[in-house]
Amino acid sequence: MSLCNHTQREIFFKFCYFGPQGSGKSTILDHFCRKLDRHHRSELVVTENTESLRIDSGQMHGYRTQLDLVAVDSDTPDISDLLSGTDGIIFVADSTPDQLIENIEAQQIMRQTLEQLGYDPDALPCVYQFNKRDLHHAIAPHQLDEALGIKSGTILTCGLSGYEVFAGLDQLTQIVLKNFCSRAVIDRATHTTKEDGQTSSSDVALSR
Ligand SMILES: Nc1nc2c(ncn2[C@@H]2O[C@H](COP(=O)(O)OP(=O)(O)O)[C@@H](O)[C@H]2O)c(=O)[nH]1
Ligand SMILES: [Mg+2]
Repeated sequence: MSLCNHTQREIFFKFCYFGPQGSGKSTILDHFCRKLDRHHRSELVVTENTESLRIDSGQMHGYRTQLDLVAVDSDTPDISDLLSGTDGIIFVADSTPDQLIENIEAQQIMRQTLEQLGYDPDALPCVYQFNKRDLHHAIAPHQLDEALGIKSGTILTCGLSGYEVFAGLDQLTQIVLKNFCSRAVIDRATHTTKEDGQTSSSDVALSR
């Protein structure tokens, strides 16, 4: 759930990199760490089950936007806690042919967990990245699309080189920011007083 702090003029979004263990989520976050200037990102925070990284994605309507990126393995025990409050998902599929079942199972677990958390899995912004495209025997993208029921918009990536990994993040950011701006218009309308026509300056947590 995005958090808007009007006092500090900051907006925080949470994005989960989700997929089967070994699909390349940690490698992708590592790549962001190596490529982004230290002034625009936090240190990578590593715990037993996850890694997370905060990056500064610039200004939007005078607000500083921050993205909290969290890597979540589909078989991690605290998956509900980690997915809770997310504004969007980047599903990182493993293009290794023998990982097809793991990709399908991970997608099922993701959808079930999101439903349990009260999300509509079909409405939550989700970008699919097929990683490890450098493998000479990588599964054909259309086979993965079919197995995961994806109609369009898949991004083909290589976590090791960083090929196209920023494209996935950009795509999700654009979708989430667009949704946020539409909701913010409604939110502002409900916080506008009839007397002075000013918006409330209180911190507002926008709902999903
Ligand atoms: N060939 C290849 N290997 C990758 C790629 N991305 C990650 N890996 C390797 O896959 C393994 C698992 O990656 P990791 O990031 O730990 O996966 P995670 O469990 O999803 O966090 C590591 O040995 C990585 O070096 C990729 O795009 N191509
Ligand atoms: Mg990992």
